[in-house]
Amino acid sequence: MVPNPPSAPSDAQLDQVKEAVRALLHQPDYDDGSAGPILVRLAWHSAGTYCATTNTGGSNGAGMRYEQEGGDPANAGLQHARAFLEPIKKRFPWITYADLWTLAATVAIKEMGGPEVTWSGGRTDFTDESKIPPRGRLPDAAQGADHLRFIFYRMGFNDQEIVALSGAHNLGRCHSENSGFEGKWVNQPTRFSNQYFKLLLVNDWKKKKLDNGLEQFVYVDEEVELEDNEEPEELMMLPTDISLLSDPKFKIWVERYAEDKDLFFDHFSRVFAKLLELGIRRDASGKVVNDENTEGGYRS
Ligand code: ZEM
Repeated sequence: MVPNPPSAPSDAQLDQVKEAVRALLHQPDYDDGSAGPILVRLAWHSAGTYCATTNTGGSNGAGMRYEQEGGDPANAGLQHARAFLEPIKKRFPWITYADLWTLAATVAIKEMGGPEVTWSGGRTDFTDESKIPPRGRLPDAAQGADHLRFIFYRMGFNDQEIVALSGAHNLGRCHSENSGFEGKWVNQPTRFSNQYFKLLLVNDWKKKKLDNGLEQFVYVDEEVELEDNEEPEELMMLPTDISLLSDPKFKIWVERYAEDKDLFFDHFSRVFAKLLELGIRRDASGKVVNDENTEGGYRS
């Protein structure tokens, strides 16, 4: 029997959670000083397991609490994001992890200067590990455009949406201990912008083989203003990022987003909202509908 689900939180309750997320974003001793980027990645990986054909995976369930999903090498590093949010879950036990992880990303995006992303609650946390999707559904950065299409079409995204979503690489960095890749995409990785697309188009990316055998692309942005004793820093792109340039259908959108920040913000906000809804079924009033994939939802 499915236990009686909790009643939906009020807007005031959600505001308290959002405020608590805002309060933890500033992390002077962590990475580039913000928990924001890794919170965005947590939400993305929680949803990016979705398969539209089988209606499995997606942002419901918070399966990363379990080793099967949390211990997937593709999710290496995301334990930091979950740990940042744990005190909020303790303070507001009525919110599910699945809702908290997705909501936190929208707060982080907004606080880092990005667009407002529409978010709805009602996700449940699986108590049954058999519902956790198999590993191997997230993209492999060492591959190219065909792979991106294979992965993102499975979730129900089109070419334009793939490019818009890739713009999240304005944020954060790669860590050799997590993915094997190293470095950040843009100079200000805690500021949401369309700089990633502008930099992609400088077209001066050089292949670099890392000690671990992985290949990434690097470039030094000479234009950036430096403090007196600062060294210009090498920026990076993953092979999948560079594939957005070599594929004409992707490249059109790289160019448009590079020249029109508002368009990128608008498209990103829509596609990120869509991402967060993957695997969630709602009725006309927005209430989560139970099926074999969604265990609960809120009582009306
Ligand atoms: Zn990422 N991503 N991603 N991504 N990602 C990394 C980091 C971040 C790919 C990928 O392999 C990697 C999307 C799409 C894709 C973020 C958001 C989103 C890293 C570095 C890799 C290797 C991880 C590390 O070493 O810690 C690939 C192949 C993608 C296919 C297109 C989408 C979609 C995202 C959100 C909408 C973010 C914010 C980060 C930075 C995390 C951090 O810790 O700073």
